[in-house]
Amino acid sequence: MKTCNVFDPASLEGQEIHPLGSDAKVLLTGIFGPFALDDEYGSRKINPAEFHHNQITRVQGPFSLRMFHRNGGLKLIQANINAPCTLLEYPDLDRFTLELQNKQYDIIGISAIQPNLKKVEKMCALIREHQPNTTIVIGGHIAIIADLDARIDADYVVRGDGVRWFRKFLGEDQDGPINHPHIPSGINRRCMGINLSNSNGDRTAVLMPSAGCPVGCNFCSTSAMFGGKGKFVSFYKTGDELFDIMCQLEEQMGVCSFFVMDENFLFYRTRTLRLLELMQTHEKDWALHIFASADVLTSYTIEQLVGLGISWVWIGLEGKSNHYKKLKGIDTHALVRKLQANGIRILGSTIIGLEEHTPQNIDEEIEWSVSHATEFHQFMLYTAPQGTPLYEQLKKKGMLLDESEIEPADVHGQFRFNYHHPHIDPGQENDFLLRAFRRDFEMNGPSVMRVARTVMNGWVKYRHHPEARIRKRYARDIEKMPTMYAGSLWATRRWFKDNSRIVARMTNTLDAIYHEFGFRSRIAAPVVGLAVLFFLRKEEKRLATNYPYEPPTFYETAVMAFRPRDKTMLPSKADLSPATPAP
Ligand code: B12
Ligand code: SF4
Repeated sequence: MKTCNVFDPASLEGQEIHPLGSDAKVLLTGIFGPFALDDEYGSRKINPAEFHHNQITRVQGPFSLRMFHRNGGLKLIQANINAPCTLLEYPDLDRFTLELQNKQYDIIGISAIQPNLKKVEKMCALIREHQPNTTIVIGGHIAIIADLDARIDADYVVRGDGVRWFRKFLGEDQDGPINHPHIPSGINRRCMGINLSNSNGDRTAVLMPSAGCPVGCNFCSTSAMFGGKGKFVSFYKTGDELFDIMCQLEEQMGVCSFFVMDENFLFYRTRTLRLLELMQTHEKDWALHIFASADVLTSYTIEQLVGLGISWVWIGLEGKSNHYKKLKGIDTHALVRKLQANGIRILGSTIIGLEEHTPQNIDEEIEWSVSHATEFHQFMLYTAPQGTPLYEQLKKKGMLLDESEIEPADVHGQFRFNYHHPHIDPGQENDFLLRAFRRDFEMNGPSVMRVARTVMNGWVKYRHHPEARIRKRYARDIEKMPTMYAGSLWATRRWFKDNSRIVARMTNTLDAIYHEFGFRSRIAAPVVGLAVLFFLRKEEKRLATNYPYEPPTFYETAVMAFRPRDKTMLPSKADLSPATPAP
């Protein structure tokens, strides 16, 4: 088996080419389900294939946001190779086997992450059994496991960008423009027992401008995967290129909002500011949901963020006693308040189990995080995925657990540390983690309801903004406020009638809605609210039966993607240089 580090030019150069080139028949597949149960292949009941429910709203019962996501990496590869390519996503074992029995492939690519090791092992064995002449390629975050070649029977392991690798392997142009796949964000969305609509107003497209993150925090596998500190892959280097793709997604998918799958979108300052310019010139009322580190975020003015349509930010708060440079000198409480006052919703992320955490100070640490009152809050154990600087450091110190002590399937950040913590005994970490989730829920209420307050702030502040596109965006945000939101807040208040803090919060937001929308919202609140209560109770019963939410299977032979248009959108001279990182 050969391993290729795509971010290392010499390694990629040494990669051989498949004899059939672009005539090779390719199958790209994700790992098999079902996911929401404990099984011998590493599925875990506490680790279903839903990242909001998994690591953000997991204790919020019927208020938890349930949804699935497509595999962006595989979709991107499929959209950017000329070889005939089939995509199979979220199959079960029978469906995967059936595919191998019925259709012959020259290359089968499997995308996986580290906890999926046993599933990949099984899939490789099945491929060898049914299609012994097929070339097996493994990519995604699992590829960084050091001795992967000794554990599974595959031909190639690919670390880093799969588009570049596949183009090389198929003898295609590695530097050709990147087509962007058609990916709706959030599949089978559901909350409070209600299936959330995918009407035009709230449809969101996934946008993938870059991968990796040059900041290189010690625990970060996304950064490590694409070369680590200082390295990243840019699929669209200029604001013009990105704008063109966004226009196409808007036109073809009927969306006006984008889930930007880029670990530190604002980092690429030249690109971002050019995008802002284009959005202003072309009066785009887009909403952007982004990931950003605190230092980069604070290097923009609030006017720039609002102008860019930033309406959600996923930001690493990490912890009160963190030492990360990206947070140095930043008052995160003030930052969160400021963003919320401008209608920007926050998904804060906290690490449980930093080196400094002890059973004595953990509650204080949790309190610090919870007091940010972000709309959503992710809590993750301080985990050391293979390939990260943290993993190497713990390995040197002999602190890592071996596989007789923890299975790879359990190293997902929501159960146990994969090393000996200096102050926290084994088993305690799960208790601390759950304590954090519960405290956040108890103090701040259901995440989906917290959103209403911030949306109202934004509307009140910007409804008279001189730019029509900005007024329009904030107006879109409050469309459902007098009816659906008023009713849901009303129902939530009833649901938590014994928690005076949540009752006060719901009342506060409801009063703001009544004040703003008057009679209509006062009538709608109890009417819609009673229906919502009915669905909440029904969902609670359903969850009590351990109802498993599983993603649907996707099987796609035709590619839906958008080709960059060079003629209609000529980038300006300044933007022809590579993306410039923020200082
Ligand atoms: C969307 C997402 C999900 C979605 C969908 C995942 C999917 N099927 O793609 C869902 C919700 C299912 C999910 C779940 C989880 N996820 Co997730 N997820 C992500 C996220 C945010 C984005 C992935 C993405 O689209 N990236 C953009 C594309 C362009 O990059 P990419 O996927 O890496 O693909 C590129 C390369 O990796 C490569 N490539 C990918 N596949 C293949 C295949 C082949 C054959 C080749 C050659 C190349 C190749 O080429 C692609 C193009 O350059 C990443 C973080 C991130 N920013 O990447 C975490 C991430 C992948 N998830 C992670 C984790 C830990 C989880 C969970 C365990 C979380 C949890 N605790 O609940 C669960 C697992 C659930 C389960 N039961 O398996 C970790 C993986 C860590 C690791 N070292 O393995 C990541 C890196 C987040 C993090 N930093 O911790 N996740
Ligand atoms: S800033 Fe965020 S994405 Fe970037 S390396 Fe650090 S944790 Fe990873």
